[in-house]
Amino acid sequence: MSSPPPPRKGFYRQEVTKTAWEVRDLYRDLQPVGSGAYGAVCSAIDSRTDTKVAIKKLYRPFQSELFAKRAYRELRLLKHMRHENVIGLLDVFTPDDTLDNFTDFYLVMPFMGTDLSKLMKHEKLSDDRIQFLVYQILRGLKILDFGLARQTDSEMTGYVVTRWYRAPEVILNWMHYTQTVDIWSVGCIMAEMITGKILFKGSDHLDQLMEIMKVTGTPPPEFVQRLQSQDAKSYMESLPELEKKDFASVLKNATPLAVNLLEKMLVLDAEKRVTAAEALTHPYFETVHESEEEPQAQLYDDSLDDVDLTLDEWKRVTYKEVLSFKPPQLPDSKETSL
Ligand code: N17
Repeated sequence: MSSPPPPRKGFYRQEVTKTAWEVRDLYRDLQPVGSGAYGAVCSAIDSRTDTKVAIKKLYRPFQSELFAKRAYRELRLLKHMRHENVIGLLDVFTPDDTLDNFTDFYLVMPFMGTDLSKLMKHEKLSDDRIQFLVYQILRGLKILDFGLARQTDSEMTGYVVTRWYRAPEVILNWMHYTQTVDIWSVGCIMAEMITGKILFKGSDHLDQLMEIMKVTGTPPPEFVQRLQSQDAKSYMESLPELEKKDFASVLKNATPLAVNLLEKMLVLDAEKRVTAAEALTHPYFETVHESEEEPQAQLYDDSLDDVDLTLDEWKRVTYKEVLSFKPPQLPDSKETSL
């Protein structure tokens, strides 16, 4: 039995819920806060600023091409996201000293004490609060301009939360989708904030589409004609016609302006759905005062988002992204140095 090599200089090793974490010395007091299929997150204290951060360790990111592609995508997107309305990256590091040894990397972000699902579970949200939250989400979307998460078919299958918020064109692979896929999700979330209930809780793909069309009604023939897949077309043509419901009757206790905005977000036809920029100017947000201008989207180079590389190639491009990271400017200390 050979003992493991000592930790890299400037790093220390610690076991957290049965996995080895090897992080930079400056991150102290690691505490597990959650884990999922793709990684685990610890809170820690950044000793330079005494602020709480979240550190994510991806779970074996180079175990397969799919994992590697996701890991690369998360890193690229987080590096790209530098704006007050979205979570940003404070640091990314690897304890591995060469490309050949490269197996793990860690993402460091500002620590978030809560998230929407917790917020919605613990309190009934007032309309004021919903206005504020949805406005902030839309501002975040406008700067991102693309769908963040991409799910595999199996992750979207069955009675699963990963599908309940997805736009119909994504669920059924109707077409090459556009920026308004995320508006659909925001609409589902906003409706849930109002009613406290998941809006479209389908048990499988087709049941989900039926749940949606019970509210939106079946689309006009002109829409069905535009569907790319013949199977999708035939299926839609076989359905009995359903009438659009009055959203006010579906969303009990929603204000008329909230209902009006949701009627524009939850449109089956992605091309007719409101965009984030348009939604931000909707009268529903009139009382949400935001002094500054709306953020502008930075161009995101997605040229590697749809390519298939070998594991070694994913390793190389990811390693390059880890090493080229430049930390954001640390906020100025209030103390003056003479
Ligand atoms: O927010 C993300 C994130 C950002 C961009 C892309 C995830 C992706 N992504 C993931 C794209 N594809 C995949 C599979 N990641 C993230 C969010 C919260 C985290 C950690 C990572 O955990 C906390 C916990 C507490 N405070 C802050 C962050």
